Amino acid sequence: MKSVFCMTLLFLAVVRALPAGQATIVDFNNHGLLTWSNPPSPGSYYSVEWAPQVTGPWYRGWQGPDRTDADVTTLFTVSVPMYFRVMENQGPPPPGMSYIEAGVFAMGDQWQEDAASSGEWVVHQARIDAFYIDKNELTQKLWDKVAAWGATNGYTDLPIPTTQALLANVKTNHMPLLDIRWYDAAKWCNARSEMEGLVPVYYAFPLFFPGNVYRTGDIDLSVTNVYWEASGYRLPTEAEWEKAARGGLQWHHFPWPSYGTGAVNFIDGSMANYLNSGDRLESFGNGTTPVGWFDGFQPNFPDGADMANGYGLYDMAGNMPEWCWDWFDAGYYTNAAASADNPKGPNDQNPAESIEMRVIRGGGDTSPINELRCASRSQAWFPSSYANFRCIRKAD
Ligand SMILES: [Ca+2]
Ligand SMILES: [Ca+2]
Repeated sequence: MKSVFCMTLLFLAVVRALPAGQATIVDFNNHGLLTWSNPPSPGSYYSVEWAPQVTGPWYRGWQGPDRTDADVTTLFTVSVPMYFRVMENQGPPPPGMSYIEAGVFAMGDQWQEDAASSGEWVVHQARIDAFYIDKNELTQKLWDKVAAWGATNGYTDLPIPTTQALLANVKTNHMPLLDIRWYDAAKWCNARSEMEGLVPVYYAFPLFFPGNVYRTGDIDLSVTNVYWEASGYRLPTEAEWEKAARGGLQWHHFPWPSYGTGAVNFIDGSMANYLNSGDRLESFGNGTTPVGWFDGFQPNFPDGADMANGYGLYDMAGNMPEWCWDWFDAGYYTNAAASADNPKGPNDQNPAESIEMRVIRGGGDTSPINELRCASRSQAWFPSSYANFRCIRKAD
């Protein structure tokens, strides 16, 4: 193993055209710990990525297809990463968000856990630009803060949900938002952007002028209503959401190590809140838990590490289902657009669908195990369905 690492270090590349010889690898041990001297940008963030071939695709995390297989003759084939590189990220992410690097990931479910009609079986490569994403589901506290700002700044119909009555000592700051419609989620993203001085993403008309910012009413936005290059907050696309949920793991069922036949064999009540998951609040019945809290043993609540995925994200499986941007189309993965850069879903509702559906991901506190899988696709009639969501922002 050690010789493999020594060889692959020859392929080290540091982006941003660093002066030759400036950064020096001192050690890269067989636990994956990289040590170097003369970092090119002290204080910046770096990630080690690996690829099975020098042309990529590049992955983060160490539990992808680098595994040991035994065939019927009991011969073992060991496949290991063959190439490594170090990528410099863009400074620290905004508060409360994680940085998701640009790159390709395998979208869909190779295990065929759900019915073929779900569309998940069409495993395809999706290439996504870098982005930031909220570590947690949206809390009611943050919703209320932005909605209150919006009420006096042109966002006149953002609802103020009923306060949840559960465990008064923890609910105030950390209970997830319940019951938000897709339209209100999109408008709220704009309000959060404007409140922070960022450029809004969603527009009532496909002309990105301040007077067209989507602030009120129910408007069936299509991809042309979205200023994708804006600096502000928006809903993740379905592809962005799935990449973030996987946390750098390839072909695992859940956001934690879970590679193998049968998702049910890998479900873990200490990692997610789902139906009868065993979290401590189930003594009150099945329900949501504070974000990132799952069973009450979060060591550094609300920002610990025990249930975070490889990107530092919480509750990508369970607790509250989460809206995505995309119109739902079960056949979308078969389109060439799904394997092009930054897939955004259908431009409008699928003509084959008789009603308006948007994508919901991740399952929730009352969901069966199947819906908690990273690849699981759900849909909801968005004019009157409710879910939570988390925001993303573009990153260069
Ligand atoms: Ca539960
Ligand atoms: Ca969730």
